[in-house]
Amino acid sequence: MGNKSTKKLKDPNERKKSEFSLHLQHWSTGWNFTDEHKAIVKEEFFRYNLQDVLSLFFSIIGEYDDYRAYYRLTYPTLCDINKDNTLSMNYYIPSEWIKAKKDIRMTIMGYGGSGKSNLVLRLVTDTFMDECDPTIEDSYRKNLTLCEGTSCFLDVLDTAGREEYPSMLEQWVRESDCVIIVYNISGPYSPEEAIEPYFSVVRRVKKGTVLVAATKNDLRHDFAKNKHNLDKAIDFCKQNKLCYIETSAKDNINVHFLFQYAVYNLWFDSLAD
Ligand SMILES: Nc1nc2c(ncn2[C@@H]2O[C@H](COP(=O)(O)OP(=O)(O)O)[C@@H](O)[C@H]2O)c(=O)[nH]1
Ligand SMILES: [Mg+2]
Repeated sequence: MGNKSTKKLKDPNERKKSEFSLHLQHWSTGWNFTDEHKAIVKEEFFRYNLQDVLSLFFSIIGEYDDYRAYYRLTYPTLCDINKDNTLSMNYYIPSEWIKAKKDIRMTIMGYGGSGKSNLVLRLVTDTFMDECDPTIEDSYRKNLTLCEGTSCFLDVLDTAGREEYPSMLEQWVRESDCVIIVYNISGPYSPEEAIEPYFSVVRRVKKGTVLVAATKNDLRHDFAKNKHNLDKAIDFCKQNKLCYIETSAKDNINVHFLFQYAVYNLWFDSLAD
């Protein structure tokens, strides 16, 4: 989605949730169509037929389901997103809302090994660790830039998996403004096993903001094998009107975007239905 800086914005306080629909975007970060590519394609046009040129074109840009493609399910008009994945200055959250919020409490939940700690590490210290000690409960504070000139404070709680400390889940949910459920797209669990149980705890405890973050997008080598689970994860999020954002803490894909968009969702959930 481009930067629609010329668009006239409505007063954010008058907006309603029903004005926004979830929108699935797929992206590929793996290729760039350069001037050299253009020159080759042009040359081929003189020598071969259209079909040959098209196959050449697709071999340059890569397959549609290139392993580095990733998905996100967002409310596209909630805020504008620039081509480089930063949030645009066309920005709907009223500054009074952010000031009133003070610290936004976000809890990261999901199975042990799904990549929760690395997601938080990437956000807070911009690092990645191959080996992390199993987490019980770690709290981090982060001043998050939402877009140029606007920031908010996050209190991020990194937690243990449900299989390790099931009794803690409800308390973590109760103490947070927003829950991010982490799902490792490289397996071994299905969305029914790894997303739904967390979501049902969250919904039982309160009507808070929830997002699904798919992790380890850099391991999406065998797209065909994963597609079944990814489709299910996206269907689940659509049904429950949850944003779904694929990330890689290792390659630093979409990590800041995830947390920025979580703040957007929190604000969005404060609007009338
Ligand atoms: N390839 C890849 N591995 C990751 C990524 N995030 C985490 N991991 C690995 O997955 C394992 C578990 O990560 P960790 O963050 O400790 O998961 P947690 O138990 O959910 O906190 C570690 O070996 C990490 O190095 C990622 O984005 N890409
Ligand atoms: Mg951990």
